[in-house]
Amino acid sequence: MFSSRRKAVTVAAAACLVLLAPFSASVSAEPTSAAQDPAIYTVPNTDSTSRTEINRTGAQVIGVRDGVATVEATPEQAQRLRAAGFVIGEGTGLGEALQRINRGQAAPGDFPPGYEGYHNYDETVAELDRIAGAHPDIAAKSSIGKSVEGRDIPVLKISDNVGQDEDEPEVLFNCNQHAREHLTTEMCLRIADRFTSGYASDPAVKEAVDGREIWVIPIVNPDGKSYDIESGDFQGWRKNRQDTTGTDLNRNWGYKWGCCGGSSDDPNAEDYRGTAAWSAPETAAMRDFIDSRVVGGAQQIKAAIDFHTYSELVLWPFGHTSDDVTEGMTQEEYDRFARVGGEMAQSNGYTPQQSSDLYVTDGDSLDWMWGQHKILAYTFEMYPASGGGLDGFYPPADVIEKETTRNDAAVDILLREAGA
Ligand code: 0X9
Ligand code: CA
Ligand code: CA
Ligand code: ZN
Repeated sequence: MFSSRRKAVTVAAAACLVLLAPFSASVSAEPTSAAQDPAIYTVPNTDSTSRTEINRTGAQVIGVRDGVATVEATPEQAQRLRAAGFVIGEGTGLGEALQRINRGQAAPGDFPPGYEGYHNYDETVAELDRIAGAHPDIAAKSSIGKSVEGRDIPVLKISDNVGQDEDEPEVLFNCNQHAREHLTTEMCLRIADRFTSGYASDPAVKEAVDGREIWVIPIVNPDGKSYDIESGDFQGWRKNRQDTTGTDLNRNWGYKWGCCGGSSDDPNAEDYRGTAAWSAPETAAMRDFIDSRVVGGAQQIKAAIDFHTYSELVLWPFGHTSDDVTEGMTQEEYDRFARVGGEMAQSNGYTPQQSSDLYVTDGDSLDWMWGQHKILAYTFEMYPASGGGLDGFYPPADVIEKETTRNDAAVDILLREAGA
C-alpha cells in the first residue's frame, strides 16, 4: 500500500488540499502515486459505534483520546467518510507525517538516530540468546514457527526447572503483531529481562518465576517489523508481508473470523483479514503454539497480554460484539475481566474498557484466546495516550524505560491472577 510513498511525499498533503480547496492548489505534482496515498485525519466526538463505522469505510482508527479519533485513510476512503457525514478536515499526508519523524537516515535495517535504543529483529534475537545463555536454569529460547519470509518467531520460556513441563499456571506475553508498534517489542524484552536478572535478588520475582511458566514472544510479526525500518526510514507499516499488500494479523485469528464487519476483505485495507482464518503463517504459528499448551485436555495458559500501541488502554474481550454477555461470555466471566482489567489500569494509569468499546473487530487475538481457550486475555495499547497521527507509533527511545516499567505492576497482577 505504501510502496510508492517516497515519491508521493510532497504530493500527499497537496492532494488533500485539492479536494477541499481547489483554488489554493498550485502544485506541480506527480499525480500518479498521489491518488491513493493515505493521510491522517482527526475526527472529534466519536464513540465505539461511529469508530466501527469509520473502519467499515476501509479507513482505520489508529488512536483515540477523549473521543477524538486519529484516522488513517486514502483520499477515496476519506471521500467515503465525508459521504457518511463525518467532518474530517484536510488531513496530513502520511508521507509528510513520516517525514516529520524521519529526521535522519539510519544504516539500512537499523533504527534511525534517536531510536537506537530500540531492538531490531536481529538485536532482539541476540538479546534473547544472551538472556538464555546467562540464566540457563530459568530461561530457554526456542521458535514457534516461521514468518512469510522465513524468519523464526522466537519465544522465551522463563520458569524454575525450565527444561521440564511442570504443573504450574502458564502465562503468555506477546508483542509486535503490528509492525510499526516497536515499543511493544521493548515491553516483551523488559519482561524477559526483569524475570531473569531479578531472580537471584528479588523475592517477588523469584516467587513468580518459581510458581509460573512464563512465555514471552517479543516479535509476532518479524517481516513487518523488519520492513518498517529496512530502508533506514520508518514506513508506517502495520500488516505482515504476505502477497505485497500484507494481512492484518490481528484480524486473521480464527474465532468468528470476518463475522461482524470488524475487518476488511480489501487487500489494500489496513485491517485486511486475509483470505481465510489463519492464512498468515504468523497467526498459524501462534495458534499451533497455544494449542500445544493443552495438556491432558486442559489449556495450561491461564492469562495473556497482547501488547500494542497506542492510546493507553487496557482492553478485554469480546471485540466482535459490544454485548458484554454473549455466547462464550457469562456475566461472571465478564465481571472478572472488568475487575482485573480495572486493577491493572489502576496500576499503570491506562483506561480500562471492553475492546469493542474502542471499535468492533473480528478475528483479533483476544476473541480467539478467550473464545477458544478461556485464557484471561487482555490487549494493552501502550504509550502515548494520543499521538497526533503516525508520530504515536514512533516515540523516541528515551521513553522506553519509563513506558515499559510503567507496566511492571500490571504484569505482576496478571501473573497473580493466572493462579486464581
Ligand atoms: O485494531 C487493533 O488490532 C488494535 N488496535 S491497534 O491500534 N494497535 O491496531 C486493537 C485490537 C483490540 N480489539 C478491539 N478493539 N476490538
Ligand atoms: Ca517451573
Ligand atoms: Ca506446564
Ligand atoms: Zn496494534
